[in-house]
Amino acid sequence: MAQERLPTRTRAEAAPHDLTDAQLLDLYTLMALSRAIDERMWLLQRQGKIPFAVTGQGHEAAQVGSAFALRPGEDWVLPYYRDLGVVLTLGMTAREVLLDAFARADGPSSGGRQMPAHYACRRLNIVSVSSPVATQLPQATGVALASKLKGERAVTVCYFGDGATSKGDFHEALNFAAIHRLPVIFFCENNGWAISVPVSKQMPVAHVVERARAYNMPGELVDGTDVLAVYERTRAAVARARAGDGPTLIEARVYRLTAHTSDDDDRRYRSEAERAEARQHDPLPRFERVLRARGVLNDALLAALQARIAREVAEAVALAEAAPLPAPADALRHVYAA
Ligand SMILES: Cc1ncc(C[n+]2csc(CCOP(=O)(O)OP(=O)(O)O)c2C)c(N)n1
Repeated sequence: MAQERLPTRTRAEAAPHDLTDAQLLDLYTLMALSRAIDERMWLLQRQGKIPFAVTGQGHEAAQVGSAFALRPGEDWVLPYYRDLGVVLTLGMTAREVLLDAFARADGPSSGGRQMPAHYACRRLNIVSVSSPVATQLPQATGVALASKLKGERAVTVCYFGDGATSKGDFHEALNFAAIHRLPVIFFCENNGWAISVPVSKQMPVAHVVERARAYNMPGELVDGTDVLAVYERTRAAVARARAGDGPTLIEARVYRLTAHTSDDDDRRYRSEAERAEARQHDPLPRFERVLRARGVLNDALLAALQARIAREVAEAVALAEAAPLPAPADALRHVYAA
């Protein structure tokens, strides 16, 4: 029986059935930590303490499972605003995430300049989130081209939603990456909605991966609520990219459990029946059942993990809230040449 522990953020390159109990618990704990921070950020936004919250609830298995297959600090990651689980898995801490949410001077993403959820971290090769939807895709292709030209073994992973695939950027990025066989993975978190626009109004095909054929690259459709399945598909795509075999498009089917952001009210465009159906696809209880069946998790261990996560989040909130704001004069730094 494994001991109570928060994730050590070990990384894995082994097949899912060769993951150790500790690595399986890391996966679960990262998903649970992401959920706990996410829930707290919604409360902080409603209390008027932070300006904005973007949810990753429902996406945790896709985010944690994919990022777990990467080498943090060596591989390059271009997340989008929903990717709390990605950045935590790569090694950002609860404290760093909260410093950003409170727009504090020590926030690693931008020192309080960007909106919350615009993640960036130099030490982890996390490239700053771009607000305009899909702009990160051609950026990722460019990063992968640079790695290839420099002869590095780094893989670039770019995350985006289904709505982003309607933008020209998506097609240009995949086309160029495929022609030049770049070491890049395009990872779509398809939750069926772009704010209030359903996927049926965005594309005339059933699955985003159908578009991979047009660019002569593998397209992998995966159940994004199954963390081990996501890990395995991403691991295979990473191996292909590292071996020089070019890009892969992965589509993880997920369910958005809440509104688009704290500025949205999804009751205006989703029926209660659909919202209830989404909650049936929560990846956390699903993985919990798997781990209990394997004897990796039990009531006592779960309670201990939850208590430690609650403490970690509470400490991060307290620290971030008390941390200094940026100096007003700093607002113009990096805007005009000094
Ligand atoms: C170019 C551009 N158009 C519109 C927006 C406003 N916007 C922000 S998020 C979003 C929806 C994106 O949906 P999707 O890519 O499916 O990702 P999801 O939020 O569902 O995870 C839109 C339209 C924007 N940020 N950029």
